[in-house]
Amino acid sequence: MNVNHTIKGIIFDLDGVIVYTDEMHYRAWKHIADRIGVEFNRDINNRLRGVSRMESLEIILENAKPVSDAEKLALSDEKNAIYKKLLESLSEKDVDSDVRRVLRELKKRNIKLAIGSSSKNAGFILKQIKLTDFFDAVSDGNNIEKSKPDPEVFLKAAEFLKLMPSECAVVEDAYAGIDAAKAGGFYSVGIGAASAYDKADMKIHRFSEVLKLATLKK
Ligand code: B16
Ligand code: MG
Repeated sequence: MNVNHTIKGIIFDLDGVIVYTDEMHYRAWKHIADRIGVEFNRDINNRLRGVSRMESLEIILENAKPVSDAEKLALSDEKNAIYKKLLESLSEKDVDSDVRRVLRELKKRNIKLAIGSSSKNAGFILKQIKLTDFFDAVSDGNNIEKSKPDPEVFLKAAEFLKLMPSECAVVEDAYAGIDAAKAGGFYSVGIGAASAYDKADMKIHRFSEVLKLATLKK
């Protein structure tokens, strides 16, 4: 990517980057899938990374008999109720100490920090892991109409930070998230599952490598 700005803001995806709530998503969807007799495994769960709740359900129902819109709504509400119950056990212990250290260091270096998550539960998750105060802005599933790979969630985050996309980097674990970042004109950083994605501008294997962005002159 060719831009001439220094990074002034970093937008972090939440699930799979800051905290690993993917296992809780898996357990909640598994409960629903078993109840309605649809196959659901870890590979299918991987496809739900960064994807909205309803779009996740559509993926799970790909090989199921037709389901009405009202039933879909009921199923997604039921999954969310189970997921939220599981989130109650989430605490600051579930965040890697490196994450807290790196966020603190970025703030010291005057980098603006935001969350860019597809989740409608982002606020609650941040509260549970006691990271709410680290972020200058939160853009999540509650303030968007189109989910990743559409860039809306990151464009909103940049707007909340009062920065241009070209001044921000996006750190993502989902391929859809990297595509969204690139579509919005952000510098994209792949971590976790997305560290293998060749479209990412930078691929990292440890959260602490995010610090490279604070001095990067692209
Ligand atoms: P909710 P992220 C995403 O979070 C998850 O990766 C994805 O599996 C989930 O379906 C989506 O949030 C919506 O979550 O049901 O809580 O609204 O990776 O974008 O932080
Ligand atoms: Mg994610």
